[in-house]
Amino acid sequence: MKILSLHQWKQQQAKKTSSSRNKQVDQDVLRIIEQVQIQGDEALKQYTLQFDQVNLNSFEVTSDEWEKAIKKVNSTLLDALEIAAQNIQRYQSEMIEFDWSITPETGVKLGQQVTPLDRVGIYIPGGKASYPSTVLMDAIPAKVAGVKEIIITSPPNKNGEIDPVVLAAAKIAGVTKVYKVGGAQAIAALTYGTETIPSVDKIVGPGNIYVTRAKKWVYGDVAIDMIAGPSEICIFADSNAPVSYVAADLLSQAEHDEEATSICITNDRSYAKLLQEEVNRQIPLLERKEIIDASISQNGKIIICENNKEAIDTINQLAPEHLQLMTTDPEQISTKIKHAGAIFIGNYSSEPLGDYLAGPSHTLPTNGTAKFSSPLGVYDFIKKTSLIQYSKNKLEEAADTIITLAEAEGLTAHANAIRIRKENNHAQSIFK
Ligand code: HSO
Ligand code: ZN
Repeated sequence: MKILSLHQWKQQQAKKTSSSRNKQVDQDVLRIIEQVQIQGDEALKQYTLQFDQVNLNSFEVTSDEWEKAIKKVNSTLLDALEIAAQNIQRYQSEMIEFDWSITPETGVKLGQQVTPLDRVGIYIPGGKASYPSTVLMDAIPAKVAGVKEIIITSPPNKNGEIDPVVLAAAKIAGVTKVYKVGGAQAIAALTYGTETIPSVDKIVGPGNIYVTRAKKWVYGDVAIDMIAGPSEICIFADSNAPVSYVAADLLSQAEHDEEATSICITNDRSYAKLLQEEVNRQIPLLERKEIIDASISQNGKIIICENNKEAIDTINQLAPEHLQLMTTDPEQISTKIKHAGAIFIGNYSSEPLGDYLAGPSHTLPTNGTAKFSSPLGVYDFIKKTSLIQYSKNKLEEAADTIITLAEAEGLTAHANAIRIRKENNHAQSIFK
């Protein structure tokens, strides 16, 4: 883990270029999307054989299969999922929005009607990154929003099965159906529909680069939550922050992925040295040391800032997915943070608390997108419709203003629709 001055870090940032890898991936992804559109289930079958090495004749997890899988999960784990689910449900319930209307003047009523999406799809990765916690974090907000059909797609293992814990979490979260399809083909199926998989209104959930690029390409034909990148953690620590905690928290995110980013910002050079040593001490003790080591040596950094202001500016520029504040008066500092997916305040608010239990969704904006987007929440699964209601008198009062504006745009049919009412003339006033 390198120690850098703020100046050195800024120089490094400036040199970053975007990767050309996406081009090759995009070619493959576009072909897969096209084939799924043309061939439907047959294409899914072929891609599942090619990428997941399993020959499936049907993709849906049957209720019998689902029940049997849940019975395999031990009761302590089921209880833990239930506790997490309750916390997520309680937190998300605070975000429910209701219809509203105002009467700014007698005869005028304006408002907004809130409607949940009809059907949503959640992509759950398989293999080394199969996270039942993500099922809860993504499906419960949809459920709380009132979405009737919540569908999961996830790649099957070589035996054609989905992780039983994922299925247990799906049941607890109120998921309607689970399909054994992964990759870009799953995103195409959720967007355009196939014989077995219905098309959805929105696709959410993390995935590998194929899934992420596919989401980017189908966006517009379907809504998506975000373009999610590898996990990121940034910890702002002063010399009072227990160095073993800071190291452990940085390494917790590094275990997700070789591409994950762990950054500590501190104002104390000797603390930075201590932390560097502690990180090196802890890595070999961890089970996923290879991934962690790769991630920390590529993307692990300790940045020295001279004072709080410099540190806060740097954090706002980074807009990290997760920010931990382990300084004196972390609450005060949190009020100065404008851009972060989630802020964890104080030494006892370690990031895995948010990953699993506290309640806010762990699906968060990455890669600096916290500058313009929010954590996944109930608001991702609702949409709004405007309501406008004028009385006869009020429309007559407003008529001339509307007609002036419409005629200025050369849209005389618009003007006519108003004039015909103003003059209370059922004959077509335009012909007068
Ligand atoms: N930290 C991850 C989510 C997760 N962690 C799932 C554990 N399981 C999101 O950045
Ligand atoms: Zn995590």
